[in-house]
Amino acid sequence: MSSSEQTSPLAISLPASLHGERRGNVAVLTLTRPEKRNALNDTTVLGLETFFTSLPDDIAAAVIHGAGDHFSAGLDLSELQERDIRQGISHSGLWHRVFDKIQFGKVPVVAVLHGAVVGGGLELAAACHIRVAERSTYYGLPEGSRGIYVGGGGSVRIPRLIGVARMMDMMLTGRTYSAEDGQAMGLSTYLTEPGDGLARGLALAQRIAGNTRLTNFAITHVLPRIAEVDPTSGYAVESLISSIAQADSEAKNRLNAFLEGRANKVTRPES
Ligand code: 1HE
Repeated sequence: MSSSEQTSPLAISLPASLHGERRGNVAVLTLTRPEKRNALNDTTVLGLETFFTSLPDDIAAAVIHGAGDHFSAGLDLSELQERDIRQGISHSGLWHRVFDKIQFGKVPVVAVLHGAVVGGGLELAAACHIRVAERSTYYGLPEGSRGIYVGGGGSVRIPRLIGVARMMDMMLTGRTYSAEDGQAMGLSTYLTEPGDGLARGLALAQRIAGNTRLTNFAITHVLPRIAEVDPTSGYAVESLISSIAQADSEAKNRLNAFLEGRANKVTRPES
């Protein structure tokens, strides 16, 4: 994204713990509860749902990051005290519903991480499509030591990133991982110096926003489903979605642009 891209308001009504704005066709959501380390209370979780389901149609990608020294301290523990089993199931279901709207929502989402990314904060990050971690990031699942258990889809999403064994270790022993360890094991796929994460996240989101809508849909909605089914079903769905994508007129324009020497070539990775 060009650094001159102006920020402008997004007409989405959000709680005080969230702030949304737009930079061109990228939406930027900030967790704005640093005094509670961006702990996620019900109001904030419902605000996340409002944000990701109300994005205007011209928004093509989103970035989420946290104000203050930490991305998120996870579930707001002060709200947990009085819940019975039925209320607990309902609350966990709320998180599942909302985080699914991020993972299988309107646009690809880049999470920019720094400081503590723990418990429900890690579950939120795992629901996003790309994770950029500043070197200050550290990951933990303190649920084990608090006598509780992840409830925001962590058991489903986190083992798909790092494996059941590592998640078990984090929960059983309270082990935390550094940004560098997280990068090596797949919690993030970009590592930046402190303070550089948002610019990198915005640049990635802008790049993603330049893809066709259909391709981004295939990558974020279809690919994870194919990865869960048996190979023969996967091949069938892949044949269908690849045929649908290539039949799109914008795909044909882009293929012609390459064949006529007007499109970017694939470049070597930056060192
Ligand atoms: C909170 C929370 C919270 C901070 N809920 N209020 N998550 C955890 O178990 C992590 C708990 N938090 C921490 O370990 C630390 O706060 C941090 C390492 C993230 C940051 O430490 P620090 O020294 O910068 O801040 P602090 O002094 O601990 O906290 C500042 C304030 O935020 C303080 O409130 P204050 O009124 O005394 O100022 C803290 O009480 C408050 N605070 N974290 C509520 N999490 C869907 S299931 C998901 C299950 C989970 O996510 S369990 C993991 C919960």
